Amino acid sequence: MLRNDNFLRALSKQPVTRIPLWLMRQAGRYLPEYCETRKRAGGFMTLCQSADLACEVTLQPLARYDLDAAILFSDILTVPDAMGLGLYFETGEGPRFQRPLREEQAINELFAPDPYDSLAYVLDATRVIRKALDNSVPLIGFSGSPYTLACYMVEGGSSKDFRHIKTMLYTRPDLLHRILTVTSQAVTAYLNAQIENGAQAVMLFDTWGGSLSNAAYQEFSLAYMRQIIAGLRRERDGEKIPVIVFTKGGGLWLESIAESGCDAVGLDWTVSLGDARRRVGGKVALQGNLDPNVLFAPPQTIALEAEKVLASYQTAGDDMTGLVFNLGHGISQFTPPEHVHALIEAVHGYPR
Ligand code: 1CP
Repeated sequence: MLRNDNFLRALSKQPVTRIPLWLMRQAGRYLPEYCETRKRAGGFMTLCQSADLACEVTLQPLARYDLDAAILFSDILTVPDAMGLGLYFETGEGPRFQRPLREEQAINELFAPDPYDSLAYVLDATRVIRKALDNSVPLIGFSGSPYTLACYMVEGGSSKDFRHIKTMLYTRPDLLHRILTVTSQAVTAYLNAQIENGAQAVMLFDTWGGSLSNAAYQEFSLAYMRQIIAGLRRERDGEKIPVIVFTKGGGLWLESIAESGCDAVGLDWTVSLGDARRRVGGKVALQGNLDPNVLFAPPQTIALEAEKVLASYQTAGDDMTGLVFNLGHGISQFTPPEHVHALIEAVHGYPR
């Protein structure tokens, strides 16, 4: 039995003993202990590929802070790497692929990898982390959404304008649909394998879905996430496995995201939580949505800003059920780690 199941209870809109909170990218470069372990590993991918080191960094934020969930330490780009695109990290430049996906022939040859083969290291890490957590808090598994993964696959790395993928979308939509179909199969198998190996909730990170037009979002991003959700195992050992969908910049599409079959919708800071709850709170739980840059302000301001987010949610319902507090996007690597305490105290102490 989990000692702290508030995160899972909130996702099922059941009563909680406190508002659960975790932070996107909670294990990462803002923590000096993470930087130390990463240095010892010799590189980011080596860190992901060692179950013991991945476990060590997963637990680091939990040792420092009173968080209500752990997230598997890995990256969304492990899937395209397993599809043969050759992921590497250039220092200071972010992720890159040796073989970006642009040619019709390469797209036709694309295949969904068996997660128990080329992604076995992620599943090993999942098992080791789950064991180390020892039922203290739940473990979140994750994947990138097909469209977000396709952005990196087609662009060959991070992009500001998404020129290549949008050229494909408007010129050869059939090719993009082929990439998204195969990637959806890969993600479904990958998330089911994470669940099989101990993930107690799963989250789809659709970081770049918000760069699409309304019609294109429905066709090229949401439709594939819906397909994945329909193919996921939703229960293990008698426990429900909730699914969270996070489309950054997806506030406009809240109603349709809430109808994707997910249990919860992740929100960025551009949305009012109260409005969001009024729009879809009867249907799904919500996760979010403090601007991560608030953490640069002094602790008192952090507490006030967190309370504004919580109060907004409260205006739209009788109680605080159905809310998982989080940032609206990943925590910045420049965040002073000691500032996070003020946030956690404000959320767990709410209402004052
Ligand atoms: O040098 C380093 O140490 C690498 C920094 C880093 C970290 C800490 C990368 C490279 N990935 C991660 C871990 C990570 N990434 C996690 C697990 C850790 C945790 O949450 O505690 C998760 C869930 C991700 C997810 C991820 N990776 C996303 C989706 C969420 C988001 O932030 O939008 C995306 C877009 C990526 C791609 C990626 N990997 C790494 C970087 C720096 C990036 C972003 C590149 C870009 O901006 O385009």
